[in-house]
Amino acid sequence: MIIIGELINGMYKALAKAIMDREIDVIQHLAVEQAQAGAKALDVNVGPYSKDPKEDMKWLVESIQSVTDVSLCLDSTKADVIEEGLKIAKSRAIINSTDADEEKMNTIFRLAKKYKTQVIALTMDKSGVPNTKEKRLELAATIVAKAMDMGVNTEDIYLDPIVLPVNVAQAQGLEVLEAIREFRLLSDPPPNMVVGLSNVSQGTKARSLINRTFLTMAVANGLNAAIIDPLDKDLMDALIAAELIMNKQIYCDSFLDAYRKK
Ligand code: THG
Repeated sequence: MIIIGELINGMYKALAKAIMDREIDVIQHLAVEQAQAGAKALDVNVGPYSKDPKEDMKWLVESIQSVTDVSLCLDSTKADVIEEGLKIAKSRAIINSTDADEEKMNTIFRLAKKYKTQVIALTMDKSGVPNTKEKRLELAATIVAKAMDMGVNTEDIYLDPIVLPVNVAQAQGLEVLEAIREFRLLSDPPPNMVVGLSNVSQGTKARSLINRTFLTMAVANGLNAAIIDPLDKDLMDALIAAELIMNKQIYCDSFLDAYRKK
């Protein structure tokens, strides 16, 4: 499982403040902790309150890279904000994200080629997030075809079916799980698939329980990457156990420790 740490995101009130007030210790501490907990990449999102997203992105990337060499997953709806991070990224980055809109894919896939990055592609378009697995699959096929057309390696694409909160979009959980199952058939080897896990529990009680239950179900359906809170120990234990059951890790009595040492 490719773990992408979700915690450096201005969506969190405390983080929005840390970005605004340039509290570098807060950012660097979160970067180091997430990397130590097993994150292979860190999501970096300046959040909705940023007054200067390009400048904030630049500061975040510099601050993180001076304490860890983990990859960065540059998260913004704006290509120019992402490019600000790409210009200074030291290791291979992930662009988060494009959607299935033709113009957006042109812009983002060009950036991906210019900076030799990987790309998360959301299975949505101008009309929003689809309600069904069928529409998600159709958009996923459009994305894969466009990537091939533009010479972006499909192994460098992560399809994201878009997880919605279970309290307001309860029927969507199953659609997402079935979409993941079917995305697998789009290419051989199967495409990478990622979710923003914590979306599922936004606004609910028992968030950690809902997160880890959904994650294990998604792993059973073939998910191989996830934007998660790697500091949630119960979540990480559930993930490791799920990969064990899926025969992706070899069993030994100390499998939790063995995985963490890797
Ligand atoms: N797909 C992709 N990227 C994504 C998402 C996705 N990036 C952002 C998001 N979704 C994943 N990251 C988060 C980070 C935080 C929360 C949810 C998803 C979260 N935040 C608290 C909340 O909203 O309740 C903040 C509360 C606070 O202020 O502290 O839940 O789906 N490709």
